[in-house]
Amino acid sequence: MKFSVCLMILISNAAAIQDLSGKMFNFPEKTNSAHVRISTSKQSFSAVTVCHRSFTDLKRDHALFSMALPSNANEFLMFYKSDVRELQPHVKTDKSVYGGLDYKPSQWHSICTTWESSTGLVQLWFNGQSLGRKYIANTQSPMSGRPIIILGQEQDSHGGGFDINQSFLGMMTDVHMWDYALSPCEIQKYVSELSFTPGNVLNWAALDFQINGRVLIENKQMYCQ
Ligand SMILES: *[C@@H]1O[C@H](CO)[C@@H](O)[C@H](O)[C@H]1NC(C)=O
Ligand SMILES: [Ca+2]
Repeated sequence: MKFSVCLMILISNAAAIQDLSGKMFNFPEKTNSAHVRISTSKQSFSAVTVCHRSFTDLKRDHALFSMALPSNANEFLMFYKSDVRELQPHVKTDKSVYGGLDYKPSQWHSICTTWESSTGLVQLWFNGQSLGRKYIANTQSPMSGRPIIILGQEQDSHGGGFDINQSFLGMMTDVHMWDYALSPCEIQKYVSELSFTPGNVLNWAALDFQINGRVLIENKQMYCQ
């Protein structure tokens, strides 16, 4: 039974809108191919918030969220750079860096990133902690073009160019994206897993996605009561 369910997920590959509440993606294998591609019809953003929860024991570089446009593979990217131990939000052609974080392996981390073209400021929220609002050069204009959003791999081209040494291994859940900067209050509600306004670009409870390769949909692991 369990085997046939897994097999179905592996060979189905068909895109479908699913409610993933209570579920997570498990990326169990180091490859340069396994990934989840998430679709949105939106093609223009003057602001963005992306939130996700992830769990990994990787100590090397890895991508947590990769959104490419035809014009730029790193248009909106959350990347962990291991040599400097920084979470690095990339926006358009530049990035900001957040170091000194308690990004412990084998623990769940809630990460939210906001960016607004009106100011060119990016802000990271790490496990609910509000971090500095930082300027990223050349980001004071909207993003436009057909986005390709990928979990599990880092895009060096629009929908491809994956590097096995930047792949994500572990678990990922509650991925949401909004086309505005979420208020601190809404971010706190997301982090605390309270009722919050779901993403209007990507909504984990109605996610349009396609699995490629060995990525499993599993129940979130809860404590036994
Ligand atoms: C990935 O990293 C390993 C170990 O550091 C290295 O041997 C290999 O060449 C790298 N692969 C690519 C595609 O960069
Ligand atoms: Ca890369």
